[in-house]
Amino acid sequence: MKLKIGITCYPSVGGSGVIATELGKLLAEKGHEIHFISSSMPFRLNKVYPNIYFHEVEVNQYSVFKYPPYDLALASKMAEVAQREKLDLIHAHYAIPHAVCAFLAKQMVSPNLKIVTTLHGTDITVLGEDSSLTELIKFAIEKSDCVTAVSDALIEQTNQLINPDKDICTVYNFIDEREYHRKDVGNLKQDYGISDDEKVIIHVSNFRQVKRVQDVVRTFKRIHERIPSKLLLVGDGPDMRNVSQLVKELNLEDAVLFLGKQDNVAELYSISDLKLLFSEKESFGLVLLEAMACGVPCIGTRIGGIPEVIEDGVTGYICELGDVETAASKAVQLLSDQQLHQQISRGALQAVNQKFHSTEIVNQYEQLYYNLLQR
Ligand code: GMT
Repeated sequence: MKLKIGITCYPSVGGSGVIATELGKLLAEKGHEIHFISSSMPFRLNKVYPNIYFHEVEVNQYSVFKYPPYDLALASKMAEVAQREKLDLIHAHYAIPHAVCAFLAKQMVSPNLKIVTTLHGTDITVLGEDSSLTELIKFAIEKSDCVTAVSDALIEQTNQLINPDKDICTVYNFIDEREYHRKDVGNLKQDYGISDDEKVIIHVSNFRQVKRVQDVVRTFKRIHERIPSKLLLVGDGPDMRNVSQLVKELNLEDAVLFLGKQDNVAELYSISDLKLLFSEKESFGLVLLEAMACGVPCIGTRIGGIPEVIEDGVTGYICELGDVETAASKAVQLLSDQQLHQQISRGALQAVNQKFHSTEIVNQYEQLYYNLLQR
């Protein structure tokens, strides 16, 4: 049975928007009809798909309102699309505001419209601690027909912080294997001024403070003292000023390349030997999976869902938060032992192709939709 599915996400660059869009694309490839309902075109929706539709939520600025009522406009758009297109379900990525809006739309349309909500982390770890929103997040979860989270750790955290009366199941994130694989990138490494004998270490994030990019720089300093290497910093965000200041203080200006926001990160992973992600909050860490799919071993912190993505000693290494000494010595060991590097790189690829394979994950979502509609 082909389904008609509404998907709502934050369309801007960010893991949750990437997952929502890639899921929509793969479901459409399986013949389902997908309706994206959001404030702008999801950024990964970069070509025409005959059974994917985009419905833009427009918010008018009326002088009587201090704030434009985006959430109400979204709920109203969801109801309009659900009714006209006869949607079977809405898949909301984020409990608030998206699942709340979907609940409102359901009240307007029909109790038969099902709501699937996926928790991505930021909605729980940040907002769950804001007591003014806790009850609303709980409500959004409990009123959804089915709730998934991107890691077991996020479920545990949700239960601790919010304690909803709802079973939540884990559906891991995935990547599009057709995009993320090691590519032949010609002279890209030399074009960046990196010599053949230098190792390339990479960090990709939105440079929010929770990503602890300064720990990446401190770790790199220790690696660089022992191994000829360069650090690629990819992305931009509020912590960038502090990070560049630290790079200066540590005299690393010639060894660190600030590449800003980049679209084709698979090409950058293809010249990389190691990826570092030292976040203090991370429900999954999609960027780890992207690197692993390109055969790049990762070192991450024992935080949130990271240890579910990196199996310590098998597909990468896990370190304690802030322990840059241990992180650096694991990195040096990995970068100076070719056999070990190959072994971990193979382990990472295997995990991407089994535990996190897109076919498997998309099937899990599809099965979950069917179960819901048969109830
Ligand atoms: O990490 C961010 O700053 C972006 C955020 C988002 O909402 O897009 O990412 C969250 O969702 C991703 C997709 O499920 C996860 O891979 C990230 O780990 C998660 N971020 C946090 O938990 C901080």
